[in-house]
Amino acid sequence: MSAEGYNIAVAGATGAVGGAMLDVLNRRNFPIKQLRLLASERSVGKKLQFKGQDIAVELLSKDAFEGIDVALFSAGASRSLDFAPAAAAAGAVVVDNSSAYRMDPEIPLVVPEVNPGAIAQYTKRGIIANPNCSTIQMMVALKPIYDKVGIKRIVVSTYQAVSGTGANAIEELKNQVKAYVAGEKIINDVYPHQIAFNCLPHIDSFLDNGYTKEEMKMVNETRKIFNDSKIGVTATTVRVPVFYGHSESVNIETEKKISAEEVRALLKNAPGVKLVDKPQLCEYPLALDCAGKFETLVGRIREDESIDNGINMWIVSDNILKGAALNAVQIAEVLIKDYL
Ligand code: 25A
Ligand code: L14
Repeated sequence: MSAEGYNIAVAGATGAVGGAMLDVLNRRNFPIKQLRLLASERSVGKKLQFKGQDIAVELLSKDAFEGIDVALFSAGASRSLDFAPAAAAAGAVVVDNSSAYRMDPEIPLVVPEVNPGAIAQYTKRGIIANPNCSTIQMMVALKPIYDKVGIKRIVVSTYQAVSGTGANAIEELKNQVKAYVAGEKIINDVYPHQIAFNCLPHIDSFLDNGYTKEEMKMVNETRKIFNDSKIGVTATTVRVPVFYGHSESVNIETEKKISAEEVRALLKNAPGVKLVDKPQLCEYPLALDCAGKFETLVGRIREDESIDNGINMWIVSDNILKGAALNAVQIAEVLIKDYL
């Protein structure tokens, strides 16, 4: 670890996730020597604040990475495919938040609480992939149970916030609510249907098997992160009119029996988890409570009475923080501590 800090670039700095990356770097006091902010033509020259200083946004280009130690990417998959290899060739280690490289066998897919050891594989291509938001929060909550009693199968339904889609989707939900209250016409550009006061069983595009890409990310990324090609996962991912925080109903079938009480005891001390499970007091994880927090909230822990070894739970986390920006910065923290 270097005493004077690291040169960090943020590609997609003006977006919903990029902005959160700056906030997390600041909140966790990441040792920064120089910070370079990159985005599209549209934002060049725009100034963003970091620790009281104004920093001008520069163009994301292949030559923007000279002297950079770690490049945090969050400008969409096509930008990552175009620019991450150039950043790595310039000597930066890329932590990529898009779906571009996640299933590449040469690129590690990392949740620091779950498989930090995989980071060592970054040397192959100079890129580390940050998993999908819905997958990350589920992994954080399930890891202690997986290690203790084994998990055979996961059935998950998600209730995902609009911020996952980006800054323009946050605007769309706000505008639709305003239009509804004012009795005006509701316009949808980002989503194929009105999202205000609605639920859309459609996140990312549809595949030939009838599932969405988002659903299949949860299946394939879970297997890669747990390094378990046999674990069964089936997902239904739904967009709900919430700004920040994905909620998930998760049902697991374990290899060995575990009681709800034992799950609560395990999760009470699990890294990155906050147990919120006093339903008699109306205390359970809520999207509104997770916004801005680093922890993944877990509650409504119950035994599934329809099978021998089953548990139900409700898992909620800030999709922009643990689901994206925080997880990426945590990966960078392990990198500088153990490898750079
Ligand atoms: O894979 P795709 O389809 O390309 O997906 C891209 C989308 O993924 C989001 C991101 O949302 C983007 O919309 N995204 C990224 N990581 C994600 C994650 N982990 C994620 N979503 C969920 N989970 P965003 O709007 O929050 O961030 C966009 C950032 O990317 C920069 N960018 C876009 N194109 C670029 C580029 N940078 C370099 N080269 C390019 N060609 C983008 O910078 C932003 O930082 P920007 O300068 O283009 O946008 C500044 C602001 O402009 C607004 N805006 C967005 N779209 C439009 C727009 N304004 C006018 N017209 C538009 N069409 C936004 O408010 C943005 O903040
Ligand atoms: O794969 O629209 O990181 O909520 C996660 C959230 C893609 C889009 C990813 C959304 C994304 C998505």
